[in-house]
Amino acid sequence: MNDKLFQERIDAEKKIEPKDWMPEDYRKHLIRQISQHAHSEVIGMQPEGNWISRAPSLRAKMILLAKVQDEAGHGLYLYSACETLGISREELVKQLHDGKAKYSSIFNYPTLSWADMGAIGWLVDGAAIVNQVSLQRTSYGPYARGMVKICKEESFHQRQGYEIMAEMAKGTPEQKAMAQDALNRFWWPSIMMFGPQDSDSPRTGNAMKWKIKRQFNDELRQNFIDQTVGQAEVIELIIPDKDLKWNQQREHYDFGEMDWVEFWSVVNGNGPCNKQRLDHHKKAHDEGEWVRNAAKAYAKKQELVAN
Ligand code: BYC
Repeated sequence: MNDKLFQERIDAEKKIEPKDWMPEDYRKHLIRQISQHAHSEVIGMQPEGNWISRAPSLRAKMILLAKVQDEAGHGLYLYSACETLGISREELVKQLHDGKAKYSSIFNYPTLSWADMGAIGWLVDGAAIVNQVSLQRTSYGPYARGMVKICKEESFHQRQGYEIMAEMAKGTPEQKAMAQDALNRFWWPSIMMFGPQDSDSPRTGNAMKWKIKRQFNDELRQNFIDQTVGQAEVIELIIPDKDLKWNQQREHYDFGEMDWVEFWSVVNGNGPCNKQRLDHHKKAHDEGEWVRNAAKAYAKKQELVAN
């Protein structure tokens, strides 16, 4: 196998599996993207975990608990998919702690009210689905199969978030104001989840050539905006973008300019909660060392018994 034959396999829509030959740059690109995705799922547990003990009802608490557990599961699928590329979980976590691996910018914003649980489910999981539906067709088999499972759960997450927003939007004036405030704070960071504009996205060229990404960042961002505007109208909340307008000619919504300075600042580690999120992860990782040691010792004992 060589680069040319590999590309022919990709162009023929054949999946690449762990033991198949692959160019070193393809392997590295996947490790980077899948691990960043896994870290996003796991770090993403923090802003919502913040509200489990303050959920307004037992039903709301149970749903939020289940959702946060789902995110941990998504992280595990993705770390496992990444490990098939010949890198260990320890090394992946080390890259996160050393600041070499990123995670989604969205999780560096604080969750200030219960309505933020609605905004995250509706917008953040909504954006994640738009991105991940296209990743179900990614060229690397384990990543594609992981995405199929993850997308099913994200759909439930999106609906639970939208339900919270809809309930609050038709509640008391104070509740409606909380829902609007959450939308105001989470709208632009959610739009930023899709990454830089295509003209400023160094990874897109190879990602598209190797069919790791199946759609461009801007295309996905537009899809998300197009599908979300109507949902906001139904629950009578206002999207905080004065330039948002249906363009009959394009058959898409036009929208305002994102704050790219803020975007890169958050991506590069200087967002409102970057330090807090990483410190918390490091602390939890250190405190969990005895669990990992116990699991390893148990696995070793089982191996000795088997032999
Ligand atoms: N945040 O050339 P580009 C979830 C980085 S979580 C941070 O366009 P690429 C959930 C990018 O990594 C779902 N970093 O890169 C969990 C690259 O940095 P490096 C998260 C960003 O990779 C809990 C550089 O900027 N989803 O579902 O082609 C609760 C240049 O960018 C961001 C995924 O991770 C950003 N927003 O495209 C609720 C999906 N944007 O590596 C929900 C998988 C860009 O060169 N990932 N960067 O140092 C992807 O699809 C792609 O990685 C991205 C970026 C679209 C994010």
